[in-house]
Amino acid sequence: TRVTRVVAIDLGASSGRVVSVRVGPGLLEAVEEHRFPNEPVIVAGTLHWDVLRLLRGIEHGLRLARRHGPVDAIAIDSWAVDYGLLDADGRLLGNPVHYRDDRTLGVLAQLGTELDAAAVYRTTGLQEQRFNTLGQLAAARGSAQLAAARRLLMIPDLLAYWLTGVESAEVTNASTTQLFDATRRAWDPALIAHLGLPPDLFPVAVEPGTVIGPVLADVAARVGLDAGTPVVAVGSHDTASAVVGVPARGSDFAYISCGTWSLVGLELDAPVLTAASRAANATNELGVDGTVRYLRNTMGLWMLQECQRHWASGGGEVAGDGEVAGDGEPAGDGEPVGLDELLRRAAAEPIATWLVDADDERFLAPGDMPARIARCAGEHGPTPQTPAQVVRCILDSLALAYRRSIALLAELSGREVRVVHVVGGGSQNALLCQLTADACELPVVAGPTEAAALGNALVQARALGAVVGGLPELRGLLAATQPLRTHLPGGDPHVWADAADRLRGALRASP
Ligand code: LFR
Repeated sequence: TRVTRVVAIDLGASSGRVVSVRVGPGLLEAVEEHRFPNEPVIVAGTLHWDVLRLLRGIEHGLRLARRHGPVDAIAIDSWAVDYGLLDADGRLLGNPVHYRDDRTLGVLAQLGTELDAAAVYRTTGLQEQRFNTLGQLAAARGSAQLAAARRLLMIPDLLAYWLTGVESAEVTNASTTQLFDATRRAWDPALIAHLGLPPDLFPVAVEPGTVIGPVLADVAARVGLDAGTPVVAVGSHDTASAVVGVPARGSDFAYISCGTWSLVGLELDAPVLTAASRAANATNELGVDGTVRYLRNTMGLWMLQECQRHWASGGGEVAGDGEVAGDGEPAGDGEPVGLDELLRRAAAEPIATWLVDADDERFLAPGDMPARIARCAGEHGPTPQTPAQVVRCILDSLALAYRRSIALLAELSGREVRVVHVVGGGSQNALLCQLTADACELPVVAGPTEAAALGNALVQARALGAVVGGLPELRGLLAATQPLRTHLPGGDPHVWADAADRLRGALRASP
């Protein structure tokens, strides 16, 4: 083994990161080369990803990374479920649509009349969500664009295609489409046929660690990379790479990949495809090295990010009138309070007083989030009045949702959980981590923040032979090199049990 330097490109819903990572025996050192915003664009009433802009950010980051040292390999991970369509000439047919777009409203009811949802779960293991690729493709049925499509590539596969000219489908991201067989780790021809799509729309699936191909000569020349630099398939679903980046020992851990979304889950050897699992909205996404990410999607820091966006644009009050999606441009007036100060004030507010169900669909779309939170909390309890109370409401509600999800997943899988790892941006939120430890009555290990980029880099480095071993060895390297913080559970656990009961009762009573 030798020291290698790879570039991990990690694209989240609000920003993209290009990170160079040196990996070798006892060595794992990341440097952020470039960070760029990921801003969706509404065109003709549809919310799109600005995917060419992302490619530009990636190329700029690669150029900077190369300027700072040799680049042995490159890999891309991103959010899941979204895709681009290529025509017969290999050109992109329109900008990819954002999973938060409302074209899929009503699609689950429609699919419910066509498909046996229980059978779909037994095959795909996937939680029913309107924005799964299956739902998006169902909503796009009959469109000229879909009729002209020859290939469907998931976002990281699309970007890797632009870097290499090679069309591929990486397993972890493919597993989020709800068109993929979770047991066979391959596309499900029956579901694809149901949508009226040709089976070869989907490239043959490859496991993480596979070299997709060398970077194209013109790309290499443009960004200064050496000819032949390999682009590697890693856990191209960001959550899959983040789970590789969990510094756990043993198997008795739960993880919370905490960013825009909170993915709360366990790592298993095989999917749980039971009716009870389906009823609990538990999902079986595929992981690196043949693993299954058995998890629940929780709304996550999105709620907080959208509140901050609202307050920064001058919406100081909690109760706004409309739900009109803002355009993301701060209005400039009003003195928005920084996140640190907001969290400090939220910490001083009383515990578990204002609560919402963090799994509520109504938080999915962009818009006036403080008003929505106030309304939902008010449906069954007190209404938060100030920004600090809204933030406290979000954090307590998230901690409660984590508690609920971990307990459910442990029960459904028979796996014992003794520690919770919080990775991603949310691991820096000490208040949230402490509330999580208290609510779950388990120690929380926080960090690394850039778990997805590190997990991405580790799988590349292993493909190059710079590290050897399975996930335990990769995680051992993380635990030995990355700064981590432990939050021990404290406070009165009854408070959380009561809050959970209150919320459960309210949810049961609601129509
Ligand atoms: C997180 C994530 C989640 C997925 C959501 C939508 O970034 O990838 O895992 O459910 O985004 O793709």
